[in-house]
Amino acid sequence: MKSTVNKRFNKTAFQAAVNKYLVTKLATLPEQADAHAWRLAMEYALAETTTMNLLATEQDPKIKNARSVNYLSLEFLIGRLTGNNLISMGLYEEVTVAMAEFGQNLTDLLEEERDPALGNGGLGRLAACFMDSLAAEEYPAVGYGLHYEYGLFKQSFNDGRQQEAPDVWRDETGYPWEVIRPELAQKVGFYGKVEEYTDNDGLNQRRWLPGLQVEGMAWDLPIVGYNNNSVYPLRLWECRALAPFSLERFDEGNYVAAQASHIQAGNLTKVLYPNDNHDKGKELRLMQQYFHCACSVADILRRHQAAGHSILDLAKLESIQLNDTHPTIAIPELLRILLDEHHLSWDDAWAISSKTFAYTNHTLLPEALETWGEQLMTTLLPRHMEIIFDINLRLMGEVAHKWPGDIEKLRKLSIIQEGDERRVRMANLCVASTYAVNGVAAMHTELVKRDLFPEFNELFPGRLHNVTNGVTPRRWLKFCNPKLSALISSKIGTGWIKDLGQLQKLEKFADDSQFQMDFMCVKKANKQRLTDWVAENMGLTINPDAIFDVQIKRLHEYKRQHLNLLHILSLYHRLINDADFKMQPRVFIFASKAAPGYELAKEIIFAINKVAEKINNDPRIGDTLKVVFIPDYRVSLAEIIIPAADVSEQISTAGKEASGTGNMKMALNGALTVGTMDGANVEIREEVGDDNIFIFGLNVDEVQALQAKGYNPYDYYNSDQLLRTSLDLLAGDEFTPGQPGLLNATRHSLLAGGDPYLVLADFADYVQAQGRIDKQYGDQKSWAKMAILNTARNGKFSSDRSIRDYANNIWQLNAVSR
Ligand code: BZD
Repeated sequence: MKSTVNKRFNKTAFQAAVNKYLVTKLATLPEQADAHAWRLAMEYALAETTTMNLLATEQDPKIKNARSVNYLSLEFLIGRLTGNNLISMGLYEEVTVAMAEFGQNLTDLLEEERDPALGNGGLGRLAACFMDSLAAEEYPAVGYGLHYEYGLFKQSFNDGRQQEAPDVWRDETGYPWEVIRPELAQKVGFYGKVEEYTDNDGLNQRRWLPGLQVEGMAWDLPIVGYNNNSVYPLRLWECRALAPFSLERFDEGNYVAAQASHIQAGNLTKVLYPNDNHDKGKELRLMQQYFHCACSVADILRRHQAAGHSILDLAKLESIQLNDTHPTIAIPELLRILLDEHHLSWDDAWAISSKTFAYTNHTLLPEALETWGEQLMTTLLPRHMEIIFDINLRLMGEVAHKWPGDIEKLRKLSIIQEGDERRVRMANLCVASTYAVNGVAAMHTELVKRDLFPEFNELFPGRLHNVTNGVTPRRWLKFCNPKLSALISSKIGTGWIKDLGQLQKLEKFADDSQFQMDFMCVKKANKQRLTDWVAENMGLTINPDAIFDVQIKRLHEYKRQHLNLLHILSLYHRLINDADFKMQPRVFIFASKAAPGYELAKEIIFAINKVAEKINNDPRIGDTLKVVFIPDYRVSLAEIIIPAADVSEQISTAGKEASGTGNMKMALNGALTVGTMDGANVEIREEVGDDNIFIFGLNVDEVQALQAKGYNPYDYYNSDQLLRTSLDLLAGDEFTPGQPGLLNATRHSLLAGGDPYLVLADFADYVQAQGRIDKQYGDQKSWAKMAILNTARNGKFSSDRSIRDYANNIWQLNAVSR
């Protein structure tokens, strides 16, 4: 192994640096400092190293001359950095000792850090795992995102209802890991007009004269490669108003619009939009998107040219990956620069841009597919709208050539959706303008090809790929589950941390009684840790010997938390009314945020909380059944819950969850999945084998067939007594004494509301699968074996593998070790 930061660690120098920051940055003294100050001082001291390595990596000629990937994402849900960075730097033990000598407990200090919650859910967290893996695998990369002042809202419950509060992730004194890069600042325009002019060669040219300009300030967060010397930047752009406000190029019409938006402009990166899998089409969101793209594309070109490369070689050296359609405007932005500033011909500009961009699709849900009104686009980005029309003209030419006279094909593939108001379809723009499009799990990619873009797949054969998602084994096993990590390493060494496939070597211990006991002992300790956390933070007592049944993810009808709730209601009903009914004690654990504007999702949270309140305090139930809804779901909470999970709920309607990544994290940590044939569950089943997973419900073809023939939830309601009884429990005042009907919204959505996600259709099979789980848990030996096999057989789902797939099949990248 080559030299790493670890070997250069000098405890005395490190402690001196901590002392220095305590005094100079935090204006306190060791005798007076609280945990907060100690933590910040420690982070500043550590960041000296990461910032130096960031610059060294950036300056390395090997990096400057290598092909690299630029990962553009509106979200990076990175979670706390300190613990993870210590692991990647190989300094965890050394710093534990160094801080202990100050009388400070490292674990407690780490608990002090707030999560930077710069993302909503799976998509943002995936981007964070990918950055970790890019650095671990040393594929030259820059992540580009936004420096939101407020991340995803903080959630609390008031009488069971979700309350939202702003999330302040940076301390008043700043965030120690990030570094501001004023020399990288960019200017970004909005509004204004397009002008035609004749250049010195007598050629007609077009140029955009923006009506408003703002500044993009760069902040770099270090992405530390595991056990190597590479540190890549996660570059986050903060929007600042340019003062004084330039009015030179305003015409009358734009003046008012630009004034109004000037007020907003300074606020462009104030807050992350809290919607996942839903497109709300707000002007400020489009401004955020363009701001992100303009800063990032300009920075990519700056780097490229500063390294001495010709603009004509851009596609040879840079790949730009679009994380969903949110950064799509980067495409017309690059074209605009190539056409209007470098004066390339359309063909030359297109040859570059169409070989530079690649696009990842994360959803098939129609309500999540982004479109922007032509009018808004024309007002805000007039030149980009022209370029989009130009792209579409050529696309329509190709479609007409392939399918002569087929108007329907033109209508379907057009980037411009006709209607009362014409709209730009961002997904179509992406597919038409990139060299590679990928889905995020095998089944999802098949559905992208079959249902979402079948014609594009014919028109551009070979453009659609699959790259199955993954999660970083550093955060999601080594860091969050130190006990299991130690047990694994004691058996198979530490190679798995960088090569997760090596977990397979655990298979031979699956039948070993001692190993089974050790494995379950670790699980128990992790359950005890969560039990203590719940007691301390929620004042609730749960039994660590019960089955910990976990559903943690955004609240969405398609994810069907209400199916889980119906099962809980059925158990409650049977425990009370059927003397013969016996079950293993179970704790149902939820953690989930609902988009603030998603009323039904918030009603489902309310219903779960109310049901929990009643069940948890019902003396007839005792310890047998508990329901815990942990507030403010976030990465650091997932790190406590996931290692403690026995059962992982992955119960989306088949065809709706593109991949899921929580499913991978829990299986890796030895939880057994109860799930539908959806997203990556399909591949998890392939890996662990049918005997080690609990699959239930309609498959995607059955879902589509049922919907085609006309789905009626009452067919199920009327014929299944357990279902009817469970659902009707929500109708009265059982859980809201004296206030009947308070939980009606959820019930209504499943009956008169038409049950769009087929909860009732899957209920009976779900209850059966849960029965099998209950029975299986009674046999601890065989449960232990299944749990071990889940850990042993989930090596495929490392984001290192995902990143290698991208590097080999999409980006054509080589690793550069330093
Ligand atoms: O992306 C999620 C999918 O729902 C998951 O199935 C998948 O595993 C992950 C990673 O590929 N999508 C999102 O999380 N989407 C969003 O968060 C989002 C955010 C803003 C706008 C639209 C969608």
